[in-house]
Amino acid sequence: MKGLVEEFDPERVALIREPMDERRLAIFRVQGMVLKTMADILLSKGFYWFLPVILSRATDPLWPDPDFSIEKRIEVEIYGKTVRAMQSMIVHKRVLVSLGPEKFFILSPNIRIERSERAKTGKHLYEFTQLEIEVAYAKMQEIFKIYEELITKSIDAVRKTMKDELEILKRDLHNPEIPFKIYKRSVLEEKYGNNWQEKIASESKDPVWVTDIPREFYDYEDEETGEWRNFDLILPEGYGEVISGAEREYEYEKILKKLKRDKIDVKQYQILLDLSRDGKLKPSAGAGLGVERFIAYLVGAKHVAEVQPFPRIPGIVPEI
Ligand code: ASN
Repeated sequence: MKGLVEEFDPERVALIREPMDERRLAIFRVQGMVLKTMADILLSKGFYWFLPVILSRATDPLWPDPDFSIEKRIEVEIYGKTVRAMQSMIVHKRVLVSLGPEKFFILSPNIRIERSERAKTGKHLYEFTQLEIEVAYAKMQEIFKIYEELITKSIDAVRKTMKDELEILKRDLHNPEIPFKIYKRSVLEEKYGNNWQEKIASESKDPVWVTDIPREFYDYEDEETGEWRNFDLILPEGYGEVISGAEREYEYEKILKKLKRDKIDVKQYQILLDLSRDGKLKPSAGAGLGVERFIAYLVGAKHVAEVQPFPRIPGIVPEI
């Protein structure tokens, strides 16, 4: 992917009074096939499909996080209350999995005002969509399996039924081997230093799981070993992180302690504290897949914004 980003022209992909070209039309046909494949698989496994919320008093703090680069959080007043643009539906997922069905998915738009410098990474957008999943009482391995199936079956469907599109896109896709390899973050850090994500993303041929990443309070941290039961999935060819997920914290004392440790406004997460204090917050595991990044990888996009009809590139606010 490196090098390609420099060739990328945001003006060309933004629909500025010119018809969309063949390549972009092919990208959106691939996207349709992938979303259909993934939704069909999840529905056939008994998952509920919920629609997203976008404005909420509670959203993901996105902090602390090694990948943090948010320059502004969108907050507005409505009906006398402050609501925030959704950064991720993690709080809603935890409430829903505890009080609603025990497995579900949501195609959830997120707004994350990334710093303008991130325009050039080719991977960042200030609006994007996650395919969010949450499963009560699940462990990380079950979530790995679900996404491995979603990814490999989507690739298979595109390879088998979208030969014309792959030709237009000049994309030679291969079926990755499952299960994907699993690495511990500390091992990669020792080998590659702080840049481990980029190194592993450019060196591997297939997607790889990376576990044990210190970050937000809601991911489960084993207090005895210090291990975080969370993970990212890193795509090859430089496309990078496409899934983040974890087993979740569900105990009142631990959640409160971590919120205080991270200096986070406890009020926004009161519902999680109340449910956990009353023993109603179920243990669960889940994750979110960045839809545009996954499609960008499948189609060999130069920049993830090619996968949006109305690109949302950090630092660039288009006419529409
Ligand atoms: N979707 C992620 C998860 O389920 C959270 C995030 O996007 N920060 O863990």
